[in-house]
Amino acid sequence: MAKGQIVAGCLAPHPPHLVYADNPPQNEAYSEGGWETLRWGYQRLARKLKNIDYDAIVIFTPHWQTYIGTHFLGLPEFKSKSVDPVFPNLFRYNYDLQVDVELSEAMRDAASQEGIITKMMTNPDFRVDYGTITSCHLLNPEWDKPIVTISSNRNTHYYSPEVMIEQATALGRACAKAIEESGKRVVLVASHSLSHRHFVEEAQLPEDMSKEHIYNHSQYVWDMKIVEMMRDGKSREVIDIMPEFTEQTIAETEGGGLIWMLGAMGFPDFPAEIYGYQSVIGTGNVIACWDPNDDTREYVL
Ligand code: 2X7
Ligand code: FE2
Repeated sequence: MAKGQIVAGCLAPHPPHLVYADNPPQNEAYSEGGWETLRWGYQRLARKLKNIDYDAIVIFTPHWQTYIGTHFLGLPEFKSKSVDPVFPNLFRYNYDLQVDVELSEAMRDAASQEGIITKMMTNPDFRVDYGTITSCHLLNPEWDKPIVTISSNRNTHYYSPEVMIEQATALGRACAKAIEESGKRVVLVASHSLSHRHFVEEAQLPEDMSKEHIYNHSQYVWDMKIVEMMRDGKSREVIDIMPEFTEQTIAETEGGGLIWMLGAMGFPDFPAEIYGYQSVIGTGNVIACWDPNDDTREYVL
């Protein structure tokens, strides 16, 4: 059997506003559009993924927060309605998704061997979080690949950002080992924004783009620093600077997704492809992809 491999790693922010703006049939709310810079960027990355041969998407989300260990989806199908608790006016999404349980269990076993506390989610009534649904919908609107969701253990808050770096890196290493042994070709997804200060009042029309802007200039400067490092292939340095970045911008990197993904990919030193940057209710969001294949890696933006 050929060795399995990670065929792409995506940083895929999940503001539910992006699904709302797309008006897919699964979502109950109706919009007049909005946030095109991000949505068009997502569409371009989704087209790229269509041209890659892969078996499953493995996604790490900060909106499935677990306090004892790291949890993995553990049933072949989850079907329900995902509602954003903060924006139920925008996001009430009917999903019916397939899980690669074999891969999920293999990653759980490998993580366990690394000394990480783990658990499989086998409650059929479990509601999959909106981070998973939003990023997966935008990367693969056809939902024609099985997924695995990995929860975010709250290391940053229980311990410190430095402990999160250690734990999420170990988890990434374990997942990479399991993927290699599985023989499967896998797309990894870190589902989150960058800077995360946001507005506290919603515009009367949420998609009114005349009201959308980054929260403040210092948040923007921080985000641009991180994006520049990604472009320059400095993924190890992005992780080194992350505790300060997370503290200064209350960044959603606190959940560990990007650390996990870059750790699984061995902290790549090739440039990330950048597909777009835009604010959503003041938060900073970049869509990026690490393509380990020298022949298909592009200079996108
Ligand atoms: O979860 C989110 C987010 N990360 C960014 C922006 C808006 C809403 O929800
Ligand atoms: Fe979020």
